[in-house]
Amino acid sequence: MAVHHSVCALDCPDCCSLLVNVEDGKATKLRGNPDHPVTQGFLCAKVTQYLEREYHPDRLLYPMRRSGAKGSGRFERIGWAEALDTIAANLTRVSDRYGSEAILPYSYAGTMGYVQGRGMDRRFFHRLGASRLDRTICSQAGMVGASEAYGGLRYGTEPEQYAHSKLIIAWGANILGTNVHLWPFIQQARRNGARFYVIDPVKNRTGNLADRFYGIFPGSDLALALGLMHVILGEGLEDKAYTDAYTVGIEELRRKAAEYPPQRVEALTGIAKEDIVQLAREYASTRPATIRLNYGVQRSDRGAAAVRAICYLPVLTGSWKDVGGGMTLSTSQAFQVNAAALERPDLQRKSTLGREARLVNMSALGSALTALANPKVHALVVYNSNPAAIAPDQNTVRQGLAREDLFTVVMEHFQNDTADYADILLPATTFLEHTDAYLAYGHYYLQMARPAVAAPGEAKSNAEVFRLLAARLGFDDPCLFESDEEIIRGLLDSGHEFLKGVTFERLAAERSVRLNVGQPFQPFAQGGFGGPQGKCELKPEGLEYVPPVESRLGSAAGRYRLELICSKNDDSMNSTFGHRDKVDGDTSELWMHTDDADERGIANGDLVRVYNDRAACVLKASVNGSVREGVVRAPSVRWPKRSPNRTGINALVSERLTDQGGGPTFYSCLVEVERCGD
Ligand SMILES: Nc1nc2c(c(=O)[nH]1)N[C@H]1C(S)=C(S)[C@@H](COP(=O)(O)OP(=O)(O)OC[C@H]3O[C@@H](n4cnc5c(=O)[nH]c(N)nc54)[C@H](O)[C@@H]3O)O[C@H]1N2
Ligand SMILES: Nc1nc2c(c(=O)[nH]1)N[C@H]1C(S)=C(S)[C@@H](COP(=O)(O)OP(=O)(O)OC[C@H]3O[C@@H](n4cnc5c(=O)[nH]c(N)nc54)[C@H](O)[C@@H]3O)O[C@H]1N2
Ligand code: SF4
Ligand SMILES: [Mo]
Repeated sequence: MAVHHSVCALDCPDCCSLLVNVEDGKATKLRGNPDHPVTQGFLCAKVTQYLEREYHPDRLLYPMRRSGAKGSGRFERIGWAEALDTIAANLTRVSDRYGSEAILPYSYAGTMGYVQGRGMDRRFFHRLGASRLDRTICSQAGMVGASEAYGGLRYGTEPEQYAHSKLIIAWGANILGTNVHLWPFIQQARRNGARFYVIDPVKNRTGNLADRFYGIFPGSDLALALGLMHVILGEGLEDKAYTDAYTVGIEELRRKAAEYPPQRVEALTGIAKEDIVQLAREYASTRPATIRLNYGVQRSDRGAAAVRAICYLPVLTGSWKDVGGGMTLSTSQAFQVNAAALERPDLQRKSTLGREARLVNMSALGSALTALANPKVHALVVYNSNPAAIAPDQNTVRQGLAREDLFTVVMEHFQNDTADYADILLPATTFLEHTDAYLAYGHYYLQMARPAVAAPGEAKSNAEVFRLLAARLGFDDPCLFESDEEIIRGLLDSGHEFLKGVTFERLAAERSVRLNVGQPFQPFAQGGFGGPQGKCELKPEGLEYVPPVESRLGSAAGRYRLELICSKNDDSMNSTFGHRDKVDGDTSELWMHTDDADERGIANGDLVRVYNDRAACVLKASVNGSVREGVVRAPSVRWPKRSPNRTGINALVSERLTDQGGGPTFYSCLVEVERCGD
């Protein structure tokens, strides 16, 4: 038996270092690397069982072409030569007839690897002159908010430092479910007397373990942040030495915060005014105090503004000075690779229409496929994503995917809902089968992995498919034929201080290398923000609380009275494990408050119809005391094709976008619920 090193490629902040037992060419066991400072020898439940997925009898093994009606999911096996020729011929046809912008790539973070996730694919589509995809679906609103707060420097407190905190606030962050490797550091801090608070409309596993739980109205976080500032600035609890030295604009911010006294904020957030005052005082006076802000907060109309306001809090209290202070949204920006060398945007100067290729927002895929014109999208290439399940306004997305005049290629591991719509379906490799380098968004270690096992059947990596297609299309740019290793060497060569001395050889030998950010990493201990003179510009503009359109206080309030939160299921990864019965069971639930269930004659375990003007889904009521009244939660994302009426939760979600960044508003959606007839 050999023990092979690998890296979990799933879209998770933890980016775990894995050890894989390999016997006779077959992986037999996966475990967390005990020597990795963040993985610390354990994995989450979903990936502990990844080999079930790796060797599942339903893995796609051969290229296939559609043999039934569009969307029927009926396919017949073909060879790679025929598959590649068909794709090349169709991309050429679409480009010649409608212009190259009629081709749209669609991908997200099925793998977090640079090579298979944003390397050869980007080069290929740039060279083709295809429409560019604006990859907004997850974090864009929050990134804009954090960038504005810190002058473009979106650094975060590393997990290791949480062990030193005395107060940790999980703000829209389901740590046990989506960032479990932060938990041991929080436990360590708690053993040393730290308190752990949670601000969330849903009391999930993380909320259940909190010392205090603040059940906030969905989408009202901006109001709470302003309310906390009201108390901090009103009572002079800010760190004056820090704010004098490293901020500008505090007086304007003070005036803005003055408009949000606790009483008003109680009405907007549902959190009692005494609790707001106490939280503000405690946060400002405890050192070190840190905030784990995750992406739950920004999947709502005012998501960017809320994140910006929350980012101001550790600046006002000077918490960035402390080891174990500050806040974390993401650590990814510190991975300062050579993006131009990786993605080669220079290849795409003009589309065949003679202009810079347009940008298409992935969060509005339904509109892109059904309404976008000049030119209409006539070819879609999907990889690392399952839009038929995960994109908002699912029925419009599916109407688009069902178009007979849309040529669709899907590269996948499994025949999920999106794959059902493919004209050509290609078998992809998993992270255990290809080479890649990985950034993290929850720590500061860059990692690399080589294949632990051979690809099954005829599966090929994304990079390999795009190399082959480039050759078929007669492209001769050398960068379209670089090996995975050459791509990694190129991206490491950025000249940035964080990557100095981080070479391919070192990564190959050490597998996980800490970025040169210092240890502990304290980006803003002495200013160092991206504003003028390294200051943080506190800007009150745009920090006006407006309720989400689809909320109890919003303009669409009325007929549909329940606020749906379709947040992430603990034991899955978006739709990636949707083939598992256990995951299907977990994601078929609708969590409800007793009062809301009683009012509608619904008992625990009843099948319920969840509906609004856009669609209806069938779920199973779980009346479990975990949501506040007026809120329902659907752990997500279930495969639509496994649902009773083949409709997934995102059919209920609108295409409405966030205030900035063009992000989706998954967690701001009004619905009504009724018991299904017997
Ligand atoms: N197990 C598991 N892990 C995952 C994923 C998964 O699907 N499953 N997905 C991965 C991905 S893609 C991402 S982006 C990360 C995201 O990780 P998180 O951001 O932690 O996950 P979410 O479930 O989106 O939201 C976090 C919390 O925000 C709460 N929330 C929702 N709306 C609001 C609100 O308006 N205000 C406040 N204060 N809280 C709110 C939710 O109830 C939830 O408890 O997780 C990654 N890890
Ligand atoms: N209702 C609701 N909807 C959501 C969310 C939510 O919380 N609630 N979360 C949103 C968020 S934050 C995100 S990030 C998106 C995520 O949406 P997606 O990025 O689409 O995530 P997954 O559903 O995990 O699908 C990833 C797919 O990539 C495939 N894949 C993995 N590795 C490879 C590879 O190397 N090659 C190829 N070709 N394929 C590969 C997997 O098999 C999987 O089917 O979903 C969004 N949608
Ligand atoms: S999904 Fe996250 S926690 Fe689980 S193994 Fe992968 S990186 Fe680690
Ligand atoms: Mo995400």
